[in-house]
Amino acid sequence: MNKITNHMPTAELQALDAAHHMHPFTDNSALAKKGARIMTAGKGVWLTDSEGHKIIDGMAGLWCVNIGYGRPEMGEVAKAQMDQLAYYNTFFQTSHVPAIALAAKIAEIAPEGMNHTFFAGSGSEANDTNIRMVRRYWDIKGQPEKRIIIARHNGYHGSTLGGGSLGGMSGIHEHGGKLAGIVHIGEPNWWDQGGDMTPEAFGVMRAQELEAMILNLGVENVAAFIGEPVQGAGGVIIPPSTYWPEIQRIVDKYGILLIADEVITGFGRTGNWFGSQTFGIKPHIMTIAKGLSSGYQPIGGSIVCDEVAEVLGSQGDFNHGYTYSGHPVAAAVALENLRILQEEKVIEHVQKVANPYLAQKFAELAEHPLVGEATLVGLMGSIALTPDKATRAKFAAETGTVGYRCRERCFANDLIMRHVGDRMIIAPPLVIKPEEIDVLIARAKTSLDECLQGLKADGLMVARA
Ligand code: PXG
Repeated sequence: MNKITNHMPTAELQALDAAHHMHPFTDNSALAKKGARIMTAGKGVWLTDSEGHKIIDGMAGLWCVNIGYGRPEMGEVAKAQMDQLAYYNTFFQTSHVPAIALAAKIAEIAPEGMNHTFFAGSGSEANDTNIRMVRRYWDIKGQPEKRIIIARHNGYHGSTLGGGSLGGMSGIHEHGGKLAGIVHIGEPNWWDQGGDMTPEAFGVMRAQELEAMILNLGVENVAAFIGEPVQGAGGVIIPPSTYWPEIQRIVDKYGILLIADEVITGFGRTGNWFGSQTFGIKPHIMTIAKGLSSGYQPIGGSIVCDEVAEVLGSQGDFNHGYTYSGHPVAAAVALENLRILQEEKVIEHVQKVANPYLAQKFAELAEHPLVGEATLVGLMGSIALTPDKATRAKFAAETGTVGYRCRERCFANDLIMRHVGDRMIIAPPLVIKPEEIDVLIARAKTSLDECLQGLKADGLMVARA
């Protein structure tokens, strides 16, 4: 008997949830009326809910369960570490074996010259670390006025005050404000904003907004640029091929620090260990979380290049850290996750099996009358919904209306596929097998068909004027 399924009736769980649990990024009163979907178990790419539905998880949780659910080794490692040393900190000149081993392992898999990790509990915390780190770096270098960080509209870097400020989402800035000293340039979203330009020309144009912003602010005031190799929460925006080379040229020319936020793109998601490798980016700092532990434990961090680490270590304390920086249980579990990724050749599986197979299926989906484009890198992809492929038209209905309707159809068909505006996004566990991709695609197709029928019935298959 599996005791996790031996729970109260769903309605009672939903009532307790509504009464006491405040959900992130949720209209809690609307949810209270509807009742949350309650997940009870996970195995591989499959979730079970409290009603016994078998759901295929096209989002790897929240882009994190890279090795899939239900790996018993992870729990065994956690238990052994709790029994051995459940907690100790890494402040005050102490350390412990899991943090040491994980930092050393990360140095082994990270790009050359990135040999140091500062641990945090999440991606948001790590990005807060990054803000303080780059400013401290320039202080020590004798240029304390270099404080501004340039980021991008529709980027996502977390929802602490620092992470939310780096992110370029106005909905987040409106709730609680935005830190001073962070500015945003345009995103490389050709589908949405490229107009008549070629993707290549548009990519260069968007990257050159960085140069214009540096010149406008004065390079003597700019500390760093931060970007996700591929915007995740922004809708899986895969930049044109020209974008990152031009960003790299500008960052190099002006000597500012480059932070690649690899919270989603790290640990195999794009078919290499890091998105920076897929896109040829040479960052000074990489933000990590999610796939570092496949979500089995909360852990994040900043991988720091030798030069920045050396400068930060050259003048006394860096007054920063978290109680759970390098938490031993989280670190041990992350290390086991990296062992699984490496020994089971999960990234090779993405490159050689899962990506090519899904890419072929995506090409078929792109033929669907509701789909404008279906794009994919590694195992992160998105489908742009449109009433008119030829013109990349937007729907007349408010942005997100159609995406939400499509997501509801996916939910009803036991497929988790999220929507961002009118884009549908997927990022399944990296261990997904071809026959599971078949199920995912079949359910996606049914959901798109049903969505299209509903749009036609309700007169919503109409382009914006
Ligand atoms: N950077 C990036 C690139 C992220 O995607 C964070 C930082 C923050 O990590 P934490 O661990 O603090 O959440 C993220 C997180 C979504 C969604 O709806 C995406 C994230 C988090 C929650 C929801 O796509 N990404």
